Amino acid sequence: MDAVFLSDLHLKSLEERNGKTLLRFLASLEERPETPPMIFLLGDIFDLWISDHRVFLDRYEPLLSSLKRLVERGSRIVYFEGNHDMHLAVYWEKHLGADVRTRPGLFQVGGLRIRCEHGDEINRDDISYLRLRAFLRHPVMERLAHLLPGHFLDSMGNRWSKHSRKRSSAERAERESRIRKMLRRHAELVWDEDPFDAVISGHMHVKDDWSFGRKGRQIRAINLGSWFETQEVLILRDGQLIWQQL
Ligand SMILES: [Mn+2]
Repeated sequence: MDAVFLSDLHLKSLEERNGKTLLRFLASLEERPETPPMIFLLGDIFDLWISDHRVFLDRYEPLLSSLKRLVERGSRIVYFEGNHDMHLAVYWEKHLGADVRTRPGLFQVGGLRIRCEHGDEINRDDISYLRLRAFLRHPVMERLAHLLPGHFLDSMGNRWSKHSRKRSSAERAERESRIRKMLRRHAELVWDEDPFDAVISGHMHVKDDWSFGRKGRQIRAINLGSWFETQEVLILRDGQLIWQQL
């Protein structure tokens, strides 16, 4: 196995179902005799993680230890910040040697050229969100996030996350088809800027796996969906991207 891709678990703790499943999956990687795969975290792994506060380090300690053991055995972590996990370099780079990104990136891995991104910049018409994003990621906010007490950020984050995700099924279907169109248009657009074999994103919570042709090649455009629906990871093995249900 050359790489695994995960996003949008929105973990609140390791005691909940998704937390347990993730720990079990990482333990299964630890048990394999071969060098563990590259781990691409495509954002919103946590429902909230900001900077390097003790409250997050304590809550996710078993997860961090497992990742650390994988890194010690040769795994590499690439972490694309989401809109729920931000200002990560101060812990994730320092202690886990992760490559922390805030913008899309292209990687040569397992014989494929893959574009990865969280996906919160795909909707270019969402000006108010893009403004909020720029504000939250400003270096002054990064400094502030580091200085503010962890428990304060944690309780604030919990309030943000409480906004309802309930929608009628007709609204949901309409929204999903709009998002699929947007994801696919985005894939074609960015392929023209800098070609790849696959583009992988998260954020939208709409699983999509679409292929399109360019210069005689099949290009994959994948959105990972979310663990609110299914506990699934994407795996790169023998040059193939495959879904694995956990
Ligand atoms: Mn997101």
